[in-house]
Amino acid sequence: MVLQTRRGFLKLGAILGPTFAALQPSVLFGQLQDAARTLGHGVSAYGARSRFETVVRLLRDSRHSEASSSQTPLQDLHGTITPSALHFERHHAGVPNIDPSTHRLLIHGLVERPLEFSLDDLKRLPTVSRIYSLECSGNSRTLWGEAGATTAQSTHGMTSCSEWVGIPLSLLLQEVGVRPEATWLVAEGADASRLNRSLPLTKALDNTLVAFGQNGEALRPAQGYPLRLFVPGWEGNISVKWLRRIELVDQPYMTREETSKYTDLLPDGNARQFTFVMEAKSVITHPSGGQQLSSLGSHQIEGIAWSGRGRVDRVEVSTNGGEDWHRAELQTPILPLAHTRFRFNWTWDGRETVLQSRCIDETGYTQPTRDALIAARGLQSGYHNNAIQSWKVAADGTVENVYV
Ligand SMILES: Nc1nc2c(c(=O)[nH]1)N[C@H]1C(S)=C(S)[C@@H](COP(=O)(O)O)O[C@H]1N2
Ligand SMILES: [Mo]
Repeated sequence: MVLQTRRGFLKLGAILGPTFAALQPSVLFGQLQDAARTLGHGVSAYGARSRFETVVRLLRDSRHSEASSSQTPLQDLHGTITPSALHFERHHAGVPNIDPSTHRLLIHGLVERPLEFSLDDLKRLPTVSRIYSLECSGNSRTLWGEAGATTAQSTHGMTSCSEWVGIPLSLLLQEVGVRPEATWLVAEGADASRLNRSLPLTKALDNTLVAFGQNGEALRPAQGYPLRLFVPGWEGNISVKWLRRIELVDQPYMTREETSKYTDLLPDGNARQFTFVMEAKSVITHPSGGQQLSSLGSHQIEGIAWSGRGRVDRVEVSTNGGEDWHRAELQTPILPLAHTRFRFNWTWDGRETVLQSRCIDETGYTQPTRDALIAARGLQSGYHNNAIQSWKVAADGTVENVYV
């Protein structure tokens, strides 16, 4: 690893120097020999992580865990794929226990031929796999309120990114034959909440999937096993889990989830409705709330960015509370509608400062400041908070959320 400086390139040792304790070669060799004498454990049918790894989801404090959520530990992840066991969860009535051999997907309503598909039927069709992130529109909801002691996990952890495998919904709609009057469809889950949402036919025909695979294996029960709708770039709520029914209709059905919930109340008393797209957003995950910088000097600022409108075009980082902005390095490949990791090398002089990142997507949309968002939407809209996040680094190296 080398970092660029004014004078060219600096070697790794020169930067990290005092961080690593120098060992005598004889000591090192002794340790290696000891490790080699201990017999390890054998093969296992299904893997588990090292017992030294303790990273977990954060469970929202709630009286009913069946109607609750859990958050992805963004600050502890490497790369862009969220391990399935750490994908955030949001359940309205718990995780149902569904036997895939009896589960069916019914597609009916304004169609030529209503059809019922088993999992086996679906798996015989041409499948596709796509890497997409999924974000709950309630993500960062607490950031409409007071600033304070938070972590990237608690402020931004309701976004995760997986490889999803399934059938394009357009293909299933071709099989049933959509009648010309159909303009929307209603998707329904098989959980106790019977969660249902109206989806415009245009999006259903665009890139919506009926997914059964996640990160190389079957969906996790929490993610909708054995079948979920996956509507890329749109608020998580519409990606109906435990999908059992799709009805073609000629208007949106004004379900609970698109009237009393998942609408955004504006200062004039009107509410925005069908705010499907998750706009461009980013968050610095290192250094972030709850972490501590242990020394002055070089630190790698790292984070993730994404946009529900396509690819991330660039991410800019400010290390002085938004006065100056610098272009961060983006990890390739940069995939549309998926998490993109960014990195920026920063030298901390030990003074208090504020770190920020902003995402600009391929449509030219720029992630707004918190003030701009509040000016446009007020403080009561609840959902869709994609404001620039500010982490204050104090002189003692502690990091916390502030509003600037
Ligand atoms: N059937 C059903 N589908 C559902 C939900 C639910 O409770 N029941 N929750 C929705 C919400 S609000 C979100 S944000 C996403 C969360 O998906 P995940 O738990 O796989 O992260 O699923 C959506 N689909
Ligand atoms: Mo959600």
